[in-house]
Amino acid sequence: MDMIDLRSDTVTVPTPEMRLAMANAEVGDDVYGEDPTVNQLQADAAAMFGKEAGLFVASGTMGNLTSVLAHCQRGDEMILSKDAHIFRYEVGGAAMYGGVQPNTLPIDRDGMMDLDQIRHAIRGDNVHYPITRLICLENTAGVSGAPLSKAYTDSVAEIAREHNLKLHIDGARIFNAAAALNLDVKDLTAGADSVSICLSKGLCAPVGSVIVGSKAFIKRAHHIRKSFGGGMRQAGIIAAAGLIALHDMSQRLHEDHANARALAEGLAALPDIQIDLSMVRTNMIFFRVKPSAPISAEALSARLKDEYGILITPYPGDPGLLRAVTHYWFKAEHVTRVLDAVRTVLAPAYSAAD
Ligand code: TLP
Repeated sequence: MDMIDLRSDTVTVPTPEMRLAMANAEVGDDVYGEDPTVNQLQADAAAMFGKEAGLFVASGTMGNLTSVLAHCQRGDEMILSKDAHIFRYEVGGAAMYGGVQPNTLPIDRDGMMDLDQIRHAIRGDNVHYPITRLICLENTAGVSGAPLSKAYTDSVAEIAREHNLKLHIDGARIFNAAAALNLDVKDLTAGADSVSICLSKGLCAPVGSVIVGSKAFIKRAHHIRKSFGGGMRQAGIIAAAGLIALHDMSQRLHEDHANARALAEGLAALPDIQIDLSMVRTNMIFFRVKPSAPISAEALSARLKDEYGILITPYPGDPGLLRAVTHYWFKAEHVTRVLDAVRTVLAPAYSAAD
């Protein structure tokens, strides 16, 4: 039984083109700055995002941590959403390694912190207060897949500028946001001082992220990356896949969004499923099993896996909430297979009569 894995877009394996490019990659010692493939990836990412420079890092977590530490001093404060990946799922690294205190705000259903709440969260000049240094956004918002608009991003950038703060975007899925909004990533992130871009989620590269920003920011980030053991020597082997991710895979994400929509609409037609279709904006679908259904969300997840080889798991922190994430290896023809399986598990008698 070939598996259908919808747990995350992080599960994507490299494409045959990527494996070929990796096998043939020109490499050198990146700690000497001599890996041509890494250098090209960094330069291309910077150019695509309209920033001065880029830095290849091992993961999205390393990209965010390195960026936060490059912007902040110990004891500084950063403003971010209480649902931000940086706050919820990155081991408190900014506090652990950088002594950076998070000041968290709620987000609305579109993934946005309220602009006035951001303004009010910025500390004044008072001996009791830490220094606010940074605002972090996440696009798309990981808890919903909602893309943040350019207008919103620009407004937050304006607040940051007015208060002499930096703006970092956790752009793990920034290309999904750009595809959904039909925008160039350069325009969408123009107001940001730094962006962390994941190559190994929907873009299919096996490993890696790139951070982009000013030359001064990247110089500092480079130093910090080295302290984390992130000087990766002949990293061109993986950067070669990253180049395909950046240039080619970033251009096809609307297919994943269309598959997510088709799957979500099919789920919405099932009487036991609770789903808000207006929230399906990119490649993420969140849904619940109604309390009146014959089985729970956890049981549905377990049976889909055991009986149909379909992996859809509860989202961390909310066992009743299931998340399905579409990606390159989830094809349009898989939609029916998943819907048939969910229907059969939830209502066998009903489905047999179909
Ligand atoms: N997110 C993973 C899990 O860690 C939850 C996923 O399956 O969605 N920023 C955002 C918005 C992310 O969603 C993730 C990964 C990261 C950063 C971290 O990336 P990695 O896993 O490469 O460190």
